[in-house]
Amino acid sequence: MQAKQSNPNEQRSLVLIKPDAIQRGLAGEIISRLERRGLKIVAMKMLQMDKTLAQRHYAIHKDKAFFNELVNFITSSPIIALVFQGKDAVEIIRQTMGETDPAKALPGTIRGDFGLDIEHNLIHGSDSVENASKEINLFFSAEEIFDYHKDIDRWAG
Ligand code: D4T
Repeated sequence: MQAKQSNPNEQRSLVLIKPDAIQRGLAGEIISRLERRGLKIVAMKMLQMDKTLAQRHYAIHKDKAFFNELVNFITSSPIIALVFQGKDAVEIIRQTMGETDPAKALPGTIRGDFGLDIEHNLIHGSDSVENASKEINLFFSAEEIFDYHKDIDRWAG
């Protein structure tokens, strides 16, 4: 369930730090880049995705040739799931991630700087506000999402 958000452009998005990022010690770097874009962490946990959760999360891709490999990969090691909140959070996160295929992602983006191939592309971010809401509900209960203010938000007006 989405908690109250004051600004109409205030959005929440689900981010997954994928197994390759955990294996390569890039979790902190990735989270830091999103924090430095002014987005607020409102939920975070480490978990091992099981096949059922992976199949639900990636249900839209169930008929694709890469589906089984994708499920095997995302369940291959623990991940970190986060909810980021902020103005236009969905779009800002997608821009910061870069294109799905790291070969096409611009330098300066997370995938452009660190991604190895289209499967091992380090990070998931919701692609719309509607999907964000569904994905957040898959990973977090309402009690696990925090509603708080940062002083810097007050300074920024
Ligand atoms: P996610 O969903 O992980 O944020 O990635 P994108 O939104 O950028 O990309 P996507 O939904 O099209 O793909 C989901 C996931 O599948 C992997 N993938 C994708 C893959 O292994 N092979 C492929 O050919 C494609 C297109 C990468 C991300």
